[in-house]
Amino acid sequence: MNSIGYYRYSAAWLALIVLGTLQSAAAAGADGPQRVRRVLYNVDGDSCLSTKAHGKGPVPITADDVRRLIEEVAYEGSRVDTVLVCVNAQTMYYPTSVGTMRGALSTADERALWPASEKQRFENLKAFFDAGDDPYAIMLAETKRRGREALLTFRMNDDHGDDFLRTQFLVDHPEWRLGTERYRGKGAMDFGRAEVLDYTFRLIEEAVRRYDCDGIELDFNRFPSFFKDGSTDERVAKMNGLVERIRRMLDDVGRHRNRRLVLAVRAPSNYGRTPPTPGTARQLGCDLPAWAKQGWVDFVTVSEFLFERGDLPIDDWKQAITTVPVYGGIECSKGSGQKNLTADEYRQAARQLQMMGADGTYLFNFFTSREGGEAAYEPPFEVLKDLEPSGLETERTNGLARPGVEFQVFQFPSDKIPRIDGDASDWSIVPESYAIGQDQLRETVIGIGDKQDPSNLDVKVKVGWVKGQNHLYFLYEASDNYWDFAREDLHNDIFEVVIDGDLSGGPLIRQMHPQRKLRDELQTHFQYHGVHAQNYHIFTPAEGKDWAMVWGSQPWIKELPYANAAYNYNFKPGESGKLVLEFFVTPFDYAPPDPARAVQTQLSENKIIGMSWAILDYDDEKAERYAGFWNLSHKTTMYGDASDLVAFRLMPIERSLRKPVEADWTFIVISQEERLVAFRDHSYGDITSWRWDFGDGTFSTERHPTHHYDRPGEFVVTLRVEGPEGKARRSKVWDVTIP
Ligand SMILES: [Ca+2]
Ligand SMILES: [Ca+2]
Ligand SMILES: [Ca+2]
Ligand SMILES: [Ca+2]
Repeated sequence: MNSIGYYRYSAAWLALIVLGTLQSAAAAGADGPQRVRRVLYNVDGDSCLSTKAHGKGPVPITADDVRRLIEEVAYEGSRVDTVLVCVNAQTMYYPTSVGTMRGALSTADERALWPASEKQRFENLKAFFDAGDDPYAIMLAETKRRGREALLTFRMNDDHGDDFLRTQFLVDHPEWRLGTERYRGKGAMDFGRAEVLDYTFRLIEEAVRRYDCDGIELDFNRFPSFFKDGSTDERVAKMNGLVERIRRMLDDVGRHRNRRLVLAVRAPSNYGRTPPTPGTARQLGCDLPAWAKQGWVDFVTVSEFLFERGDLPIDDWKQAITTVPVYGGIECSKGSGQKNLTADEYRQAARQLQMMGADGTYLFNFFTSREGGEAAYEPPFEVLKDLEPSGLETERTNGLARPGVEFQVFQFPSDKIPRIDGDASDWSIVPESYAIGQDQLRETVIGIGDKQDPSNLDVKVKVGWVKGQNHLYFLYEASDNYWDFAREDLHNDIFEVVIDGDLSGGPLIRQMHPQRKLRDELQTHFQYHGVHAQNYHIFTPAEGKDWAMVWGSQPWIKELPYANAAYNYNFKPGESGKLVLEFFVTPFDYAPPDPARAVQTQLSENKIIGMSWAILDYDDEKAERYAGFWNLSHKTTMYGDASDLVAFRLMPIERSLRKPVEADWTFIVISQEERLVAFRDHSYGDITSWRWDFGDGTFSTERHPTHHYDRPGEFVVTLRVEGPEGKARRSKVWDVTIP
């Protein structure tokens, strides 16, 4: 059911959408070791059974038509990584032994009154199943054939209430409905009833077992009402029980299919009354942050209810949900009765979601322009090439050597950037939880494995970064029974660090070039070695030699302004003792011999980078080889293959280093001609009120206002924020200048 003329909300919508066009920048987020989903495409299970490409529906539908439907979204070059096929709306769209199939309970009189589209849909579905075909299985198979993730999507509730959505379950138990009026619960179920929870579970289980899918999405946005009564906590407890039960069922089915089945969730909106937040969802019984924390769900999508408003608070969701991706939804039209979004409007909406930190773009009802009968027109499928979050390509972490392990990079506040002088005191603000010790290392060459001997070698490493700088800072503290550094060649105690800033993975040294015949050619060194991930052999200590060998064709990266190092030690070659090494380096997505052509890795909060290190512990100046190769990835080949690194997350600033309330904001000029500016709050802390002074004598108390300036000018704009723990102010002088 995707009729966009859902009239009950139309009047409110028109008022709400007038200015809500664009919001401004927030740093792009990142996800943990996850599958990348750039664009997710929701295929409604009923529209596709009465409309087709270039058809002025309703029309008969064949197996080829439904395959074509997948082809037109999952074509070569499309960024659609996931297709979600909807199989229900209160009734199921296939013969079911748990529930009721769509249209099965309609009377002859009711059928006579069905719209042409429903009559055609019923005929089409009947024709498929009579012939032993299942259109949804065909869609899932075609999605997989095209290398995309194929998920089911299940509408948790549906309140359309049409006779063809009538179920035996609610006919038998009308008291289990949410209400008695149409669109006010008459068609929907009350999840406060144990029977409803169990029925829903069994429907979902049937769907998952029936279809060879990669998992299922619980669509709590269709429709976002579940409980007739009960406190929020009671609702949450009931829904938690259902979601956990579904997770366990998926694990069980997944064991037989030899893979983890995905459980996704589309968050309930607030029916468009206010933007959906974790708080509004929780009031409805859906505690999505808890589901993510419990490991029950694999991703979350946040959407409006049917109409695009452009003010989804994705950043709130990203703050509440840090362990799984949060995708932003784009609805197909801006308001009831309005035309579907144009290609450019889709692009604009996707950019906006990216700026808010969405990990991908989810499209709902994209195809509905085909439902207009004679007025039908084709959706802008070409935009499916353009909607990916920028930089998302770079956040693949599939190849990392220790899946599920994530180390943290401490964020130094901008007024506490460490000074490279060998004095570790500026690292005292870094909590010990960031320290990566000897216990995380494994010896993988000599055969010592995990048998640690701190008297032979004991190291501790802390890594830091600073927002706005593309530098990684290191504090390396090591005790060694024999410091081996008298020689001028590679025989020297070494701290070897490999960094893949954009997680491209793959071999990075010429000796591992995928083309065997190029491995021995020195020319490969210049074209390839260290270009897409960098390897530093840092001498500990370096006496009479450069502090590091960059193992690659870009030795310039060990010099200022890209790197710097300082040591502190007082032992001589062959002695034992403690060494402190402080340094920074700059990671590069592309580091060729010519620095002018290099591309630095842009570091941003929550980004994941790939990194590993190894300590080459030489303990005898005369010995031929080192006494140990202690490495963080537990794979020796980390030195030459960026797919064997480990995930490191660039962390936000620790709470203890911030003020309780800090004001901050950004803006974008939406239209110079219309003098329209979108402001976005980025303040920190528990904030309950916002007051914007736009500098033109007008004010707003919205959190993210959009403001129209009556006249050109250079404006002093000030945001004042306040909460129980304090207040703060941030002005920007003349940044907002309107010609
Ligand atoms: Ca220092
Ligand atoms: Ca040693
Ligand atoms: Ca790389
Ligand atoms: Ca040593």
